Amino acid sequence: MTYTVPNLKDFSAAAVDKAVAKLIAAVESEAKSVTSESEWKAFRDRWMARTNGLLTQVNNLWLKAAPKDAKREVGRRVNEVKKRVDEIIASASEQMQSAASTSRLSAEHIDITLPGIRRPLGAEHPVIKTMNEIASVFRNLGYSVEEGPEIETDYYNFEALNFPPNHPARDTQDTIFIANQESKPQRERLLLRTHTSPVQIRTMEKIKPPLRIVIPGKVHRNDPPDASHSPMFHQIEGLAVDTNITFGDLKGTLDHAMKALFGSSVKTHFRPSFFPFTEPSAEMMVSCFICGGSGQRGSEPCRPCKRTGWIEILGCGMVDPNVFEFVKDHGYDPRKVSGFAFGMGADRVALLKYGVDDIQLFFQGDVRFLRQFV
Ligand code: 2NL
Repeated sequence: MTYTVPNLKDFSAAAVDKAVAKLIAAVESEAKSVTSESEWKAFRDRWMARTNGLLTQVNNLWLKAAPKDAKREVGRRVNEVKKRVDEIIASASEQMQSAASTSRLSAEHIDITLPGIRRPLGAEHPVIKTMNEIASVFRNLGYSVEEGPEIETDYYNFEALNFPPNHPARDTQDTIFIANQESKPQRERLLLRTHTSPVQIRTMEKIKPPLRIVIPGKVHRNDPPDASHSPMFHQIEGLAVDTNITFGDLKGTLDHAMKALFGSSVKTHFRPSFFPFTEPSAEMMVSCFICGGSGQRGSEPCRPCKRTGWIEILGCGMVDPNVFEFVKDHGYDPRKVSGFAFGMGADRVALLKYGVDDIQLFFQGDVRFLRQFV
């Protein structure tokens, strides 16, 4: 039952005591049922509101109504009542706030003993892994790793590598050109690099000889995709420049690298070739690390080496003096320095190494395929 302030008729100490006790009991019981901020505000206003709040009623019905001779004592009791009601309302607010925060805490409670969400760990892609392995063989020989832009100018991709403008050698690399470059001079026109060689030129502009670097990276050619071609693939190239670098240095370095990569029993073999940026040029073969060079696997012909016992693994040669002409002002005088260079397709090496028969598998992102290399 809701409490209402009674009219006092009897102003004796005993009657006032009784009325006060009833009132305090009512405030205390109402305070107990306050559980939220809005309930607390309603509770406070019910008692404290200046116009017709219950304490105002106490003032009117008890104090103002008291006969003269009782006023002093009733006034004292009414002040006590006000003080007590004030305290009860204040402590109800504290109690309500701590109850609210307890219930918020229990709603937000996290069971830290539950098992966590285990996210799958990523792993190196087989092509990246292969490039890193090749790079680390050369790092152990004192080479450093350099990188450069995948969007290149005609100058760095072709001209400085001894492909003169309009020379037919450019047609051997089906180039993907960036659109709307016609208003620029030819050497500034942009394209997707067809090899990592432009980074060699950029590095020679930056670092004086002696120089020993390897360049891993993505390259692009406008080739239709099939089991052995992809319009995006990976190369790793190397360059060594110093005074008196010879073809013997090239052979010794690459023979060592192949033994480090494919096993100490592989043999290497060089056959003459042509690249616009090297003279002389060669293709290097490694004895087949699948069949051991026999061309046979039991009674079956060895597929990777097509029964020849040899696998073509990279192109190489002595840097053409015409290439050094483009970086002569950076300390590469073709009369003073010489160098060798080589390049290999990292995807092709990965295909051979892992016995994969389709390069497309490397780029389709099928996790069931990629997981096999972790
Ligand atoms: C291949 C052949 C090669 C080079 C790359 C090179 C770079 C400079 C000067 C001379 Cl700056 N040469 N790079 C040389 C010979 C071959 O790559 O078949 N790559 C997949």
